[in-house]
Amino acid sequence: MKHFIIALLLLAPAAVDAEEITISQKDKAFDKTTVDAKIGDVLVFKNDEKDITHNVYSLTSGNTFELKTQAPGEAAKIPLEAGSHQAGTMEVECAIHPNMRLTVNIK
Ligand SMILES: [Cu+2]
Repeated sequence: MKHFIIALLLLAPAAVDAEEITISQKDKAFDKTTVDAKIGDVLVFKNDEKDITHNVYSLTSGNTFELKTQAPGEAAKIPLEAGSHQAGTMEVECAIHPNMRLTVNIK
């Protein structure tokens, strides 16, 4: 029992600190231009359009990802995990709408 409680105390801070950050896509734009995040957080990209498809991705070295085709109403999660992501700036774009730009500052 004692070890179990110690284990919980060790695990708790990381679980409490991790945040889900939702970014909405509406009217061919992200709902924010800049997001502050940290390793451990999860980015949630939500297509809130009525009838527009998006394809959100990042080519930033060390922070690449691609959601592929995302239909209206769909949401996709990008966990900012050490190994697939790193501290720094991640430039996010849409392959279908070049004017869509988002900068994620990862601590
Ligand atoms: Cu788009």
